[in-house]
Amino acid sequence: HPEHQYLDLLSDVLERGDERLDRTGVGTRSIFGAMARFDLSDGTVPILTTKRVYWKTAVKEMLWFLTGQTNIQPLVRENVRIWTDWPLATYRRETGEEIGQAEFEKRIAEDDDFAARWGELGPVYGKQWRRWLGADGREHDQIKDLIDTLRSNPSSRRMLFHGWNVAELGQMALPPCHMVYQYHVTSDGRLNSLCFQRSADLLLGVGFNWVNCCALQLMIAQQAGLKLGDFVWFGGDVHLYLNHLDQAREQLSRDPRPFPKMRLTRHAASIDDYRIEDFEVEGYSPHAAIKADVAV
Ligand code: UFP
Repeated sequence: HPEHQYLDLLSDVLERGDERLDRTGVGTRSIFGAMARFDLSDGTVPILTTKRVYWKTAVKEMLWFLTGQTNIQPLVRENVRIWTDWPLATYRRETGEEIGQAEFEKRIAEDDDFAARWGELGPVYGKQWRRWLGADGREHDQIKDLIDTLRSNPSSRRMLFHGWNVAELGQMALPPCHMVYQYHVTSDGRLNSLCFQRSADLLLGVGFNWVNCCALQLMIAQQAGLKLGDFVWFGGDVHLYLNHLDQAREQLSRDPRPFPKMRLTRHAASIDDYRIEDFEVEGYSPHAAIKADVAV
């Protein structure tokens, strides 16, 4: 079962990971350098089954990246709370107000001025993907350029987009984790994709990031008129936070079930035209969710 790639990685980090302190102060066990490969050609996608992965949240996040926006307001309005921690910490620090997360999110969702002031993440993924600012003042739409090249010159070895804009890293709430994506077309018209993730929270991040990547691959394949091939993932610092070790052991005690299939229910006019309702997942019956705290 292809999910063993994940479980083997989990057990490897648990058993052999180098234990050290990290930026968050929580501490991790980590290994450096990992790879996984999944064949998407029959529509199956690596949505982990040994615990429930909230795949709709991951797809919504990807759709938000694609809009080019960097404010959390549209996410919060979609009940996606994964990016709230950073603006919330800034708000508490700068105002001294001990506001709860739910109250903060309510104000972000309902008050446009408040969201404009406190909901910004800086030039994170969406900005770099859709509006990378060149030295000459021209903005580059890396996603549009990628799709154009897939259509016009699919044998190119230069089909990639990048989030690691060195000059703007300091203004980002979090520098990109899944930072470079490369695409490749086989002679029989299959789209392969590759994602390099410099830093990977194995328990909470990776399963979610795989859904991000596969949803994007489905959309890009449809836009370029290609069939699906492989999804390849590379991890740099792959780690387990020390407060996730019991959850990792719990997950390792479970047997994987068949991967579900994900498909698009309609042909969208452009890469900007997808909505969450266009994604359908069939045959997903995972083991129960596993709760764990995110290190901020
Ligand atoms: N992280 C992920 N996937 C993501 C994301 C963050 O695994 O999509 F945005 C984790 C990796 C790491 C932390 O544990 O968040 C980022 O911290 P740092 O920038 O110090 O690597």
